Amino acid sequence: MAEEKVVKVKEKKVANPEEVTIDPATKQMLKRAQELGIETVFDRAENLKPCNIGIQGTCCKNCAMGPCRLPLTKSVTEGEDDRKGLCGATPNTIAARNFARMVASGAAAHSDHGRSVAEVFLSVARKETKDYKIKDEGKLLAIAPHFGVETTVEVDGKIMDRSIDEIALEVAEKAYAEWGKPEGELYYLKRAPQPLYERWKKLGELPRNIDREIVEIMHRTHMGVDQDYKNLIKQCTRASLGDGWGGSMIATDLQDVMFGTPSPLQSEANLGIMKTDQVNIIIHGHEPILSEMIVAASQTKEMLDYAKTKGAKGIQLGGICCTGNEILQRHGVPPAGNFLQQELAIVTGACDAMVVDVQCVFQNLANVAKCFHTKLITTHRIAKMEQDNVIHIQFDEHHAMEDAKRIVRLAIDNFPNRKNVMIPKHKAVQIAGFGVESIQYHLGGTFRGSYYTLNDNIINGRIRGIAGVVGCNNARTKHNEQHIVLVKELIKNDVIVLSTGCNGITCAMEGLLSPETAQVFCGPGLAEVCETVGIPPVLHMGSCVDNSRILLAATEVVKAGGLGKDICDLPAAGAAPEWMSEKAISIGQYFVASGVYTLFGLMLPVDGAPVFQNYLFKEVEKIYGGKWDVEPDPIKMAQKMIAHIDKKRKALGIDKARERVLMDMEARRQLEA
Ligand code: BF8
Repeated sequence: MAEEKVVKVKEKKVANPEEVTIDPATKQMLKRAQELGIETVFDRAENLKPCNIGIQGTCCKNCAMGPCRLPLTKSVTEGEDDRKGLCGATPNTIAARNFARMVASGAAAHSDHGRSVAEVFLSVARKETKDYKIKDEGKLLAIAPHFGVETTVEVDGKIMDRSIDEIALEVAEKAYAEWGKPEGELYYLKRAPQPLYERWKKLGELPRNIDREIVEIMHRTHMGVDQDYKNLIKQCTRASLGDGWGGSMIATDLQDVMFGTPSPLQSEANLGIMKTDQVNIIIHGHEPILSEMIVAASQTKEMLDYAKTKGAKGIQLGGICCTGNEILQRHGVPPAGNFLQQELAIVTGACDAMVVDVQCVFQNLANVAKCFHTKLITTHRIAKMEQDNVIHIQFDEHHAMEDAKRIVRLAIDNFPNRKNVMIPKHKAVQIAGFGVESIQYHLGGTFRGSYYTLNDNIINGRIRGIAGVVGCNNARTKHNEQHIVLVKELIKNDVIVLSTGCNGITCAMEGLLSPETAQVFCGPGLAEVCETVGIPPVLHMGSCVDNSRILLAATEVVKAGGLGKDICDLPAAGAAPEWMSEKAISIGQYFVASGVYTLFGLMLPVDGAPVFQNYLFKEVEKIYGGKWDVEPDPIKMAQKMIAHIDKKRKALGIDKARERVLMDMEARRQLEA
């Protein structure tokens, strides 16, 4: 008889809820998941460690002679670096190719989202759909000239307004063509400060169309093509500008035209927004084409009456990730959580349906949903799941309301099937809905330019500078901690924070998006400004495609005068302290190429190629005025950002306007008291 083989099953570790997050609702739900034997991302992070070579950026798997792995070892750093792949590719080439492919993927994700929005807008302009409309004609008129579309016409020597329908159709056609036009350059590049546009032009880095630059990265990084890391970064700039000043910016603008331009509103955030006595629908993903229609459907009398027949008092929507930010900004729908909380929304047992479209959606949601009554519904033709408990309802703009009602009805029908419910109490009040226009309204003026008050307060030193803090959560670091420590450190030092993406949700959960926060956490100058104009010290500007709003806000600051001629002159810096997505790399590259000192937390997969790393962290500043950096410690990250802001203040000659010292521990303690 054959000997019986004993297969030892390695016992799986579980995460310690107290150690992996700072958020009490997340801790509570993680403990519940573990008690119920349900695995989440936090547990998986304990059992699967990142690849030590991949993390350095020096593993090349672009052909079948490899993967060629070129780790940076002690002997390499001490001796001559003669590492090569089979084809001879150096660590610099390999790391730059991998970096470029991340830019391509990130730019593709944002821009494909933008394309979907442009397609729906084209349907609206052609009157092929009745479910979507033009909601903000003012925004349409504001963006039309940037596409070279006239808003007036001369008839018999008189200047007449063109019809909205005519303008919409021309804007829609021109916008849609930006993805594949055969010649020229992207229209929106000229919205940048002129010196910046001229810089890109001189460098030969103006993107020709959105798709082409992404495709060209894939070509250049194919085996045996571009073997010069500097040349690869030039292409990264083209593709990423095609994202930030192209696909993302068009997405933001056309969404505003169709769904309304956000303005400040009150809402809440965290898992505590879910209700025991209402149908809870969690909307997760990125494209507001879906979420807008679900918001509309859930407010109809038909659906509300139907919910009552099933014993529910109403319908509570909640967002996760950036589609959550979109409906927060425009309708005040509260986010139920950020990226790392998606599984936990189901663990409440109160999620009657989770509706997802594209990007940042865990495949494990289906496994968690199996343990509860939750209906998990995919809606996008490019994003399906293999698990058999997932329902696919393909969303189509031509019958969007019908699809949305079908989804809402499914959730209502599921309400009576709840069994074991535990909704955390934790939630915080927030003011969200900021944008270029609302900052102008709150901090503007007509005397010397639209952003005059903001600029004046920067020049007089009450506001030390501007920080864009954006991006994801990452299970490789304590959930939310880097975001919150960084943002608190910045506002303590009078740096106003513009936020998007999961950083916005995180700040909201921590109560940093309320005007009252200013007196508790801000330095005296920023606190005074916030109190005077009634804004929080952290302004939530929306989803990740809405980073384009930060680019345009920076451009408005330049235009208002007194702070230099280009974005790179501003006392400003950017950060993504808990980044994880390839989209973040594209965002980082377009901020760097737009002149911003941009810091990422955790790591950047370039350590294995020190020459290439040095190029990104130092050399590119001479080219673009901005550069990359990595800093895992959030206090040090804040200090680096503040030091950069102070350097720019000095160059502008406005350093004397404020005391240039970082707040010491004693000053901080006094603020916290
Ligand atoms: O696009 S911040 S985890 S949700 S990638 Fe994803 Fe990152 Fe959140 Fe929005 Ni952006």
